[in-house]
Amino acid sequence: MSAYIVGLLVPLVFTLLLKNSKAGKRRGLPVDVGGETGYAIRNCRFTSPVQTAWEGITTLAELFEQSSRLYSDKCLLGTRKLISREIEVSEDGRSFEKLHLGEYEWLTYGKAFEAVCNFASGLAQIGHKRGERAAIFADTREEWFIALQGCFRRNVTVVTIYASLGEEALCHSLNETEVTTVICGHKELKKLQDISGQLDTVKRIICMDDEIPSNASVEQSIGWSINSISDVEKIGRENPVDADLPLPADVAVIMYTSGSTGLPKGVMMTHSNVLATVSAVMTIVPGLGSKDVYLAYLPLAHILELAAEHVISAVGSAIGYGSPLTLTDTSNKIKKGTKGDATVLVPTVMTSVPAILDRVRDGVLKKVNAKGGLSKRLFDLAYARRLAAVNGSWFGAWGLERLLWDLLVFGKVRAILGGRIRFILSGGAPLSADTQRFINICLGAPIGQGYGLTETCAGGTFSEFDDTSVGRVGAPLPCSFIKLVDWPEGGYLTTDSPMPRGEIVISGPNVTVGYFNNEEKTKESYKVDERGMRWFYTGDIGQFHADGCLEIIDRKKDIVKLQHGEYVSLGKVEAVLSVSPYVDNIMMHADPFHSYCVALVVASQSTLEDWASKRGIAFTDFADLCEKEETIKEVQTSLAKEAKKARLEKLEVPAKIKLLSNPWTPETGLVTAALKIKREVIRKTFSEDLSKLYAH
Ligand SMILES: *[C@@H]1O[C@H](CO)[C@@H](O)[C@H](O)[C@H]1NC(C)=O
Ligand SMILES: *[C@@H]1O[C@H](CO)[C@@H](O)[C@H](O)[C@H]1NC(C)=O
Ligand SMILES: *[C@@H]1O[C@H](CO)[C@@H](O)[C@H](O)[C@H]1NC(C)=O
Ligand SMILES: *[C@@H]1O[C@H](CO)[C@@H](O)[C@H](O)[C@H]1NC(C)=O
Ligand SMILES: CC(=O)N[C@H]1CO[C@H](CO)[C@@H](O)[C@@H]1O
Repeated sequence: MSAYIVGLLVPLVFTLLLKNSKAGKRRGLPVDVGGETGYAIRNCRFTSPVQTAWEGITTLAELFEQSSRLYSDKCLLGTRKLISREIEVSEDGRSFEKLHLGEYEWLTYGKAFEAVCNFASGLAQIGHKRGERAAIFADTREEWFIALQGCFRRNVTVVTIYASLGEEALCHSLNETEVTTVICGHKELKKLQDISGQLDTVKRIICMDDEIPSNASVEQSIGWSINSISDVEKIGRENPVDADLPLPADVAVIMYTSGSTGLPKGVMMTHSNVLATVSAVMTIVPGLGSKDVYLAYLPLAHILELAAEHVISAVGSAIGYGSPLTLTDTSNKIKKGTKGDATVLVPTVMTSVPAILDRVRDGVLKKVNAKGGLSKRLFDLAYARRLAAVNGSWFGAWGLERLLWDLLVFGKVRAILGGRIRFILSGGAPLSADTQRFINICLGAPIGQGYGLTETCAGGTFSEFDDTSVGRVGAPLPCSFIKLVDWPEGGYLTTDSPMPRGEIVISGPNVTVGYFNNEEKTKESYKVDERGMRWFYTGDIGQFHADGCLEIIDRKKDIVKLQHGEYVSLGKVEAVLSVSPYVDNIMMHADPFHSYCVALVVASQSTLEDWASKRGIAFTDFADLCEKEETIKEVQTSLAKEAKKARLEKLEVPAKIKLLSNPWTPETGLVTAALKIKREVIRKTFSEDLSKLYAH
């Protein structure tokens, strides 16, 4: 009985605190930055932008050296042991590779630092000269981190390239930056060999896998020297070379972003740029320290992951490497009956992108719906009770009741990610309010949502852990000033009521130097005001809430004028329509030549096939089902329903749609590695389908 009273009291107090923090807490404050008319906000707790969180530390090389001294015996890098690799053949004859992975094997901070120093020495010994650039072209893994830190110790600028980048873009980035050493995996080496004729500046390859393809003619015919990373470390260990440390203003990384249009642009980031972001994020994740374990699986060639791993390694936490295809027990590449990365690592902190969290949510809902009956009712009840609590109601599920629901319902969901997650950092794109709530409730962990761009070194805004609102991206990071600037053409003004709206522009020590070798584009997007502050123009449209938090509401480029002059915001409509259970992915299309919009819809195979079998509709395969008149009608009805719910204008709803049966993955080149759709590429690929949609 008394336990129950305590169980009730604790949450009561908690609710009061929560209400307090929710209602009035100011997180951002207006700041006078002069210059162009606009409405600027800074972080409440810091009057001037944070440059570094550690006294005397000004570069990433110094930061890592400091950590390896402070946490010498703590685990830093963990990789799972490969037990076996098997090929499984499915019923329809396709074969899949399945992995059986074992426990994590760890490298301490001290040992990792040794490997980094050896790599740095080895790099010099195999002929990489001062002033030359190196590229890292590989999936996220332990060796990536070691090679990166090794390059930093030699003041070598690292060019980063998405492992899934296409040939043309790959050639372009290596050519443009005149890279002489490429550090890559076995798989990527094959890609490089295919285009070796076009890579004039590459002289040597460092392969992260020990099994270098035993093709003697490769070295001879192409003229590259190929070493494995362990060879390079060995050479370095036997012939040490003094470090050649960089200055804060030296360029650390040139990051090629998988842009949604044209060739990728290389964003130059200095050591002080990245350090400012890392320092700012540090101040915001609560109690991060040496007890934390971080699951790393997003591309390290993305600033979100790069910054996250620097934060983790700066505070003495451990980084366990995984991959999106081996993340959970049921992931595609995990051999049946064996364990996924999360189950083995049991991480406490993760980063994610909205597309992955959306998938987790859909997966859980699908399972719940499939079970039906009592399970589903129990889940719905638990969810509603927790939602009420999270929403600030005293009568929601707190205390003992919360424990009960955790035990009965949410524990199973949590177990998917190991069961110990206490913080998720989401970035890359705005997370839908629905998904944020869902993950919040099911995992019981807060989601910190960040907003930033490669160009601002991921600096921008960050929603604080005690901010329980959804759909917003938080207040400016301590390293950033955020300003809204009028965009009259799109109808967004800083004088709008109830909230100022406009194009988001970002300033601070975090704003990068510009695009490599692209003065024109740099001038277009980076502007210096009369006070000498540099601002990056994001092209995103936002509004500021009264507490100083930012909400992203639109994107400049995605707004298209229809024939009669009405504007349609493609991104906004896509976000609404993608909630339909039949939609796996969607791209809206509109242009000034027509009075209505159309859409390409990647159909969700399982939901549509379920629907078809319930209706007794016969079909040969999924592609066939997607062609059927009645299927298209059903999906359109569902889209119309979502549109109505979100109160879209009639002309914002696609008048015609084409159902596609093949998913859009980064490998197809139709979406970026962060799973954002690439409009131009999709438009080109499906140009015939689009013109057919307009034809009749
Ligand atoms: C680091 O390398 C860059 C580019 O080669 C060079 O301009 C800079 O002077 C170097 N920094 C130091 C401290 O040597
Ligand atoms: C890279 O440079 C070489 C020689 O300058 C050229 O032949 C090749 O077409 C270039 N490739 C790209 C993608 O620019
Ligand atoms: C070795 O590499 C060369 C050049 O890439 C290629 O032409 C040849 O077919 C390869 N040989 C074998 C046995 O794989
Ligand atoms: C949660 O609270 C918001 C406003 O505080 C309200 O609009 C919403 O309907 C509430 N949701 C539930 C499920 O109670
Ligand atoms: C490249 C860049 O914008 N650097 C700026 C970083 O921030 C400091 C202090 O705010 C400025 O002095 C730099 O010019």
